[in-house]
Order: sequence, then C-alpha cells, then structure tokens
Amino acid sequence: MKSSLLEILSMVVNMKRLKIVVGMFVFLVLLGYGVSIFTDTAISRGNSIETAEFDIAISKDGKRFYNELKLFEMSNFLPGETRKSEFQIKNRGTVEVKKLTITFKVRNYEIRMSPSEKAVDSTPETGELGKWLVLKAIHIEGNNITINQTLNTLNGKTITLPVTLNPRETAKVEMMFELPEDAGNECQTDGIDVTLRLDASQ
Ligand SMILES: [Ca+2]
Ligand SMILES: [Ca+2]
Repeated sequence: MKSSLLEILSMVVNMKRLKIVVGMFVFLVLLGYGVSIFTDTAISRGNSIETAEFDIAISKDGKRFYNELKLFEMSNFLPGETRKSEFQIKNRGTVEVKKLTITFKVRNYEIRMSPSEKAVDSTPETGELGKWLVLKAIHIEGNNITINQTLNTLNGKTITLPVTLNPRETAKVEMMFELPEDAGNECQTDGIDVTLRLDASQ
C-alpha cells in the first residue's frame, strides 16, 4: 500500500518535470521563431589608437643628434672676454613642439689656488666663477633673449625659448657668455660645471 502510494507520487513528480521540460522546449521553439527575421551585422576590425612620439635631441654641428651631449668646454677664460656656445635642437618626434625650455644647473669648483688667488679667496673648497660669469643672451632662430644674469643666479632657473618646432625641424641656439672686466683674482683657476636640461612639451 505504502509502495504504491510512493509510486503514484513519483509518477506525479515525473509528470510535472516532463511538463516543465516540454513547456521550456515549446517556449524556446517559439522564441526561435520570434527572432527569425532579416538581420545583418557590420564588423570593423583592426582599429587602433597609438600615442605620438615626443623626442628632442641636441647636436653641435647639426649632423648627428643625441639625447645627451656635452656642448661646450671653455678654458683660459679671461676677464673682459666674451665667448659663444652654439648648438642645435631637433624635434625627432611626430608632433609639433610648442614649448621649449632650458634649465640651468651650476656647480662651482676650484681647480687649484693660484698664489694671487690665495690672497683674496678664503674658500679653497668652493669656486667663485659663478658669481662673476654672466650669460648675456640667448639667440634662437632670429630671436634674441636678453638674460644678463650670473651663472650662480641662473642655477635652478628655467628659461622659455621662443620657438616652436615641427616634426624633423631644427633650431639653432647661441649662448653668449661674458666674464666682466672687474672679475677679480678670487675666480682665477676656478671652474663651473654647467648642466643644461632642455624640456619640450606640446
Ligand atoms: Ca674659493
Ligand atoms: Ca676661487
């Protein structure tokens, strides 16, 4: 009696399952029929977005350009003398350089203490040339920027160069240095190490 009741119950459950399965089948078939209309798809492959190349380089003669290059070495500089350093900047990238700046980093040093220097210079470890040596001006592509500041004053300063550079274009730069006539013996046999950093931006 008990087992036949269980059999009936199990049949009822199976019937319900069957109904659900059949119902789902009918639903899916109907759904299939429902989307059976004209369709079309368009595909676009191989799209890409790449960034531009931003690259400036410097050269002394305009033949080969480098990311890092020593531009000048001036020795035996005398009071009253003016000297020029020339170099070129090139836009090696793929976009226009709209802003170009030059930043100075200056370090003074003593080469040695000459006898006449010893009399007036009490700091054998620290050079004094940067107190006297003046960057008079920067010429760049026909523009003249008057600077008239000592190298010590320029240390850490950034100057904007009034030039724009299209891709592959170069600009000629001249820097005029002067050691004033009244530069005294304290800067005899002194030296300055100058690092120039050029920054380009859009
Ligand atoms: Ca000194
Ligand atoms: Ca000195």
